[in-house]
Amino acid sequence: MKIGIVCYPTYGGSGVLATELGLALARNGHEIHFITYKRPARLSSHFHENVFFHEVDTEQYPLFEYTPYDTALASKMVDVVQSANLDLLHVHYAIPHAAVAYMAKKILLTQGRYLPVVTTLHGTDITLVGKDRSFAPVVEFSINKSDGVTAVSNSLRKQTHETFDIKRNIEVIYNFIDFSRFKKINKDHFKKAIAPAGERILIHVSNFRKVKRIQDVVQVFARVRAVMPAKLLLIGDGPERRNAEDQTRELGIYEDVRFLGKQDAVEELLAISDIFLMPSESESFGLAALEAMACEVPVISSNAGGLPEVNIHGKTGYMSNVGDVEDMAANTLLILRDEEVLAQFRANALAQAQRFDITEILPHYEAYYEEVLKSALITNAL
Ligand code: GMT
Repeated sequence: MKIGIVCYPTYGGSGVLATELGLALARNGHEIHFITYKRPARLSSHFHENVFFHEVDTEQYPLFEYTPYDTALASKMVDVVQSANLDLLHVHYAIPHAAVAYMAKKILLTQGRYLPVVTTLHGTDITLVGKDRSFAPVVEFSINKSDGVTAVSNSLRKQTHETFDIKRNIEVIYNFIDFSRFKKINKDHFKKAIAPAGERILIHVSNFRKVKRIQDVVQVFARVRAVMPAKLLLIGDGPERRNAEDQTRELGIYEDVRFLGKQDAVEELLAISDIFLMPSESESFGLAALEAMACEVPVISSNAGGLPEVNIHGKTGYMSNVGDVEDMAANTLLILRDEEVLAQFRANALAQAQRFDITEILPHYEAYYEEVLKSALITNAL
């Protein structure tokens, strides 16, 4: 198949998943065309057979206070569909991609070309941003107008139906993990550098937005560190980083916290970590937690959204109510106090992550594309 993939090219989970999906499809022989405003973070600049990258031109003009990205994206979609003769467009994150794809589809229809569109809902495009009055009518409309819609967890599917008047089926296809990249590797020299006295290493990876509750990450760490020697690695960057830095200074724990910013090789830092913290206010799936589990790192998380579908309470980690930092710290200590307990949680985390192996999940996407193409053919024939 010739598939166009539209996503945010940044470090967010939806862009990561979309890029990994495109690369895996390309390895399976499909021709993949990424259409984004810059090269996706996970798409290396090395040559990939079957992979093409089309940058959306965002022309500046003095009249525009905001560049009309949607118009530029729709034009690029039309251009790529025509020139590469795409079979299907798969857009990740509803805003604005699903609505823009609808416009591209309408333009192509005037040229006698039917373009099937699959939209994957990732989370905040429904739960936070999407339901805001300023976006909701367009999000609802464009979901209903997509030829296929997938959600990354049952929880997100349910929330989508609760939030919008959706008149179509939403297929759940879970996020996945590529074990050729995410696996426990020996990085003892890193470990020695970060935790020279054998301290436990806690880690958090996110885009440091409010929804991630970084303040809870720091609070949990402070409580653990008060009981046992420990270090905290904070990976990523975003609006809450500055507050988190201040908080660690106020709590007098700054020396034991390393703010490492955006990192390409997250798996190398996961490889030396003992606990992954994800106390999010809302989380449709928690791809970063799955990446940690694949590297045998147990997860201490909130029980928000789709997290219970990924993290098994008492087996792969523990879950607490949002904001309950006491419980999260107590659970972290339960795991870290005993080497055997930690080893068991590590093994369980790996076993659970294997359920989301890319080789298991990829065929679901391929089968779904086939289904969508088939019904598009029938629709066209009518
Ligand atoms: O978590 C973020 O803030 C990034 C966001 C995104 O859209 O890039 O992640 C969402 O999609 C991920 C991939 O499907 C999910 O694993 C995350 O749980 C989801 N984030 C939220 O729901 C907050």
